[in-house]
Amino acid sequence: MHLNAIAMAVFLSVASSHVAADQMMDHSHHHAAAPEQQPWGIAGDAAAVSRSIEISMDDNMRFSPELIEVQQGETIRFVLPNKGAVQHEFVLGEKAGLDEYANMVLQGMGMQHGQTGMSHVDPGQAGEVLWTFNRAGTFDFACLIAGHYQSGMIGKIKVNPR
Ligand SMILES: [Cu+2]
Repeated sequence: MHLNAIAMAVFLSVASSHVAADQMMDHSHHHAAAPEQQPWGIAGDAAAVSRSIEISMDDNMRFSPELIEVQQGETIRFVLPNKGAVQHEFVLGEKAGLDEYANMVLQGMGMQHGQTGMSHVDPGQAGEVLWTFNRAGTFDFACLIAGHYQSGMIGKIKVNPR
């Protein structure tokens, strides 16, 4: 009985140190920014790009084109020239989430830059986003700079099922 209890205690301490090690490894994976599946797809790999789509942005608060269609499974290289005189951005997402972000930006809370599926572009420059549309549906892209989203700087992506 006594021996079993010691064995159990040793087993538990070994087991818990394993858990700690796994959590640490998992943690470091997160820092390496492993692509995260989103309802609208996942960050794309340059080697998997099937075609490029150019979407320009301008100071009329419009994307051109405003509607694009892709096939489920395609990896798209979005080329994003900013033809305006102010900064614009391209953020992939879904209406509800973009609404929420746009409100946070208006309230001065900003949003996380450097996340996947978005590009913040200076005037005269061109941004780039690589994205794999592995889920069918209709999704959105938007410029979330304060006032731009509210002026209608929004577009749609239709992902046709395979
Ligand atoms: Cu904009």
